[in-house]
Amino acid sequence: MPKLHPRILEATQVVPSARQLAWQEIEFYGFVHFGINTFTNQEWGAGSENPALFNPKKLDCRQWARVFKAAGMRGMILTAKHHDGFCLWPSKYTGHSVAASPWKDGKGDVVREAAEACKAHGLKFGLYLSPWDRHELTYGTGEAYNDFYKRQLRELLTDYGELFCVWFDGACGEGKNGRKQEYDWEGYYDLIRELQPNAVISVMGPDVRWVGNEAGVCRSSEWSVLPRHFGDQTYWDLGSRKALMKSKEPLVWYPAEVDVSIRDGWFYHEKQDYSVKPLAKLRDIYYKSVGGNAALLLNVPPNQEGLIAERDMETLISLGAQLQIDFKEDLAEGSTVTDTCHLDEAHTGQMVLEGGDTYWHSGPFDGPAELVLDLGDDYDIDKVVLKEHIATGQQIEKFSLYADLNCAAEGKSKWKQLAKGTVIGHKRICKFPEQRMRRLRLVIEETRGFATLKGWEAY
Ligand code: FUL
Repeated sequence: MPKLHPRILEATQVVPSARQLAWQEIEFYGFVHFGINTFTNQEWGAGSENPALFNPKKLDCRQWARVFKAAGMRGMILTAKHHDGFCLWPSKYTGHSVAASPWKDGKGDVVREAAEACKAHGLKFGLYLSPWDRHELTYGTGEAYNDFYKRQLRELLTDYGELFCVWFDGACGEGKNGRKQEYDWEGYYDLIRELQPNAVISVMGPDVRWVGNEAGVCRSSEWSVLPRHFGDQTYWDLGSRKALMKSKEPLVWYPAEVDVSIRDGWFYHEKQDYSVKPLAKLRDIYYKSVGGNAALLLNVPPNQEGLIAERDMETLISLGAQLQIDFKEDLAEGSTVTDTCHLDEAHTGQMVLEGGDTYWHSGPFDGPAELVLDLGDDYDIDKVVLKEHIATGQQIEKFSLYADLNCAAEGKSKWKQLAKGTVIGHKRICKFPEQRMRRLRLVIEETRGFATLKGWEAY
């Protein structure tokens, strides 16, 4: 077996935390940008907006939850406070909130309604609390603002049930001469760990990283093990062997999340009703993000009535229906898998199809390893889903997928390459022109010492 460099050996030993593993299963969830900007037609409010403008007369968070659910999402993250400082819940620590608005005579609480709607529809719930606050006078004073921010955080972490995510935005447009706030990140993290130990802390936090753009674009190799570095993640190569060797930072499990809006803006603007991304575009983003070892956080901004607009709603319902058709019947179920190597009898190739926590383990990797899946009959297939057993880390660095064009049970195989790539990770969706086949062959060409596979589906 070739000897691994100590740095790469270190990488093979990095595994996700329980909260990261649970988050990875959620895969697709929605972002809700809603607030004072919805009523002023802005993307970034100045902080001086009049709360009297906030009046979503038909607000119905259950409609949001219904639409998200229909789209195939498993969670929702709400902007409890965006950069303008206006709070969607009646925070005790500021007057700049729904309590000062005419909506429900100042007695409403959007965060509560959203939390309850998610619960009723079986969606996980998460919150966005902008660190940058253009309204709050203590912003830029250091400790006083950190105390204020932590008090707000505590309200959100204790009053609204279980959260799956706290999303920290790194944006700040104060500029050179603006106020400068030193955030007490560690203090914020401690509070979250104490009050919501199962929640991941995303973007400006240690659990989930920003993919590096807001266009819905994923790298072809989205590694989960990288040198520790929060915030700016815009480099193209974050986790290849070369990238790992170049850095001296400790290695951490830091998987990607793709955040993108269904419209041009993050908040609702009527004139962007025609910018709603079409179904084909959203489906493509889904395939490349969820199917590219990343999660998809799709923003859907409610309008001034407090409802998801018609066009967005229709598109999302179609997306959900399309995804259901796309992944309706896994043809690999009940098939047989043979392998060229395995660690032991509990980790043979067949274990790939067993579900639960069972998986194939190659044993010490010594040149290409192969798995052959026999569907037992001919099928027309255009998608294959592969899953590494990430609870034991991320090891596969190069793979190829082939179909046997000879559909007969006997006779010489005619292998045709369907897909190839680097990262598999939590999930790799391989999409190719439809092809009739009986057998599929997966060749693991390069790995970090060994390989695992816990899922193999065909559609
Ligand atoms: C950015 C913000 O400035 C945008 O307004 C939006 O909230 C997006 C998700 O993150 O950094």
